[in-house]
Amino acid sequence: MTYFPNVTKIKFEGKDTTNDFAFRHYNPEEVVEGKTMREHFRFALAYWHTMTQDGSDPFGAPVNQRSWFGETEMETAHNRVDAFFEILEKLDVDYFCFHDVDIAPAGESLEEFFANLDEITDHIKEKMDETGKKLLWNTANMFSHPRFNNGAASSNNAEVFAYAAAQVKKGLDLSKKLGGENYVFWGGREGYETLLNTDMKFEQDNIARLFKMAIAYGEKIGHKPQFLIEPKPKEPSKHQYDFDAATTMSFILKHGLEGDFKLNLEANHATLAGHTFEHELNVARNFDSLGSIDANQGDMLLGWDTDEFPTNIYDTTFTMLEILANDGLAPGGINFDAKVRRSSFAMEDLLLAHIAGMDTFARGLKAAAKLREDRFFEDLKEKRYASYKEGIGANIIADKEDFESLTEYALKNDNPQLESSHIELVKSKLNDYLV
Ligand code: XUL
Ligand code: CO
Repeated sequence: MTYFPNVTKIKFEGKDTTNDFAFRHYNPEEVVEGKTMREHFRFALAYWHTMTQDGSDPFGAPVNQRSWFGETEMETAHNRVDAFFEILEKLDVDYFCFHDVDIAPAGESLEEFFANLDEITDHIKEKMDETGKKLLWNTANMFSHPRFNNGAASSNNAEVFAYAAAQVKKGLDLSKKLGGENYVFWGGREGYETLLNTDMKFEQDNIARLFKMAIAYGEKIGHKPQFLIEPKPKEPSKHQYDFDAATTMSFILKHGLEGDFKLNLEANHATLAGHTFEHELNVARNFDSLGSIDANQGDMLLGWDTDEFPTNIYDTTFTMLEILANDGLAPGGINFDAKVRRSSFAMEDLLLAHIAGMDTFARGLKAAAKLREDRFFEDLKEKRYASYKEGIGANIIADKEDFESLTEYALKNDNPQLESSHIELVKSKLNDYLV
């Protein structure tokens, strides 16, 4: 059985190819800075956007007709596994990610849900053994069901906390079964609407409690994936606790979670927070906490999370500069938390969209590597901070100065001369690397 009979395995054919089902820039075996592209990116497919997203929006019915729809929910779930692995194979992508609810129907009870998860992950495991594909991360969806209306670990209702704990425990059991390399927490409804009825400190302490239980359970079962928190500033909560990288790092440090937790950063979440993606990556890197990324892009004219496939070469270049400076992402990777547009409802669009994203990342990697080879930014920054290389500047960063000595210096040198940044020239020269 094949779900994409008209598409064979997608190969690198170079930018002059006329074949739409070919990579024009992504060549998995091409070596850049001593590593293959495959190793640099560690690309992963998102089960939710690829398999379960139906193209509906608040104004319109589902548009994505998929040939894996079956007679029952479980039949559909099994068909999805086969179709998903066919997509992984055809795109030559090594990793995948899922929420528990993406892969198996919730059933009538938690017990039934867990049984469904066991059955479907048996099927997934068979496919993994057959194809060598790997689980980058899994997570628990603790935001869609009405029980999570007031959050999961941050809920005011202790029974919801218990339910969430059971879901995460199951998630870790499945992670162990499938050899998951990371485990993600995106706090969909971990936030609040109004302080009129909310004890923010209490709720955040409870989130940390759940995280500590996850660490303890991982130790107990002898399987500790890299734990990752995925920040997002809004949607669905008004005030999300994990607003951005800096806010999330302060939470991690406050609760002593830094040994076990890093960040999973998403491009469109960064822009919703009013940051560039590279800002978020840089903040994480400065804390030695850049774990993994969800690759997508937003629409700057829209104020919500559109999760579009990344096609902007500037963005992927800046992203790859951060990833290269981080010496890679492993055990993390690049997950396409991206969905085809409502107008791209054909099955083949799932492949074409991923090809576009992978090619755009390949171009970003090449541009970033060339910029690094030419020391484009290094030279610029070296010059910009040159005053700290010698004299008074060198003394300041060697911690040899104090207020008295600096006052003495400033009294004798009270007319600092600044240099122009020539930033327009810099941007113009940068264009040469990208276009
Ligand atoms: C939501 C989002 C999630 C997380 C996993 O905006 O990005 O899909 O990546 O729960
Ligand atoms: Co995401």
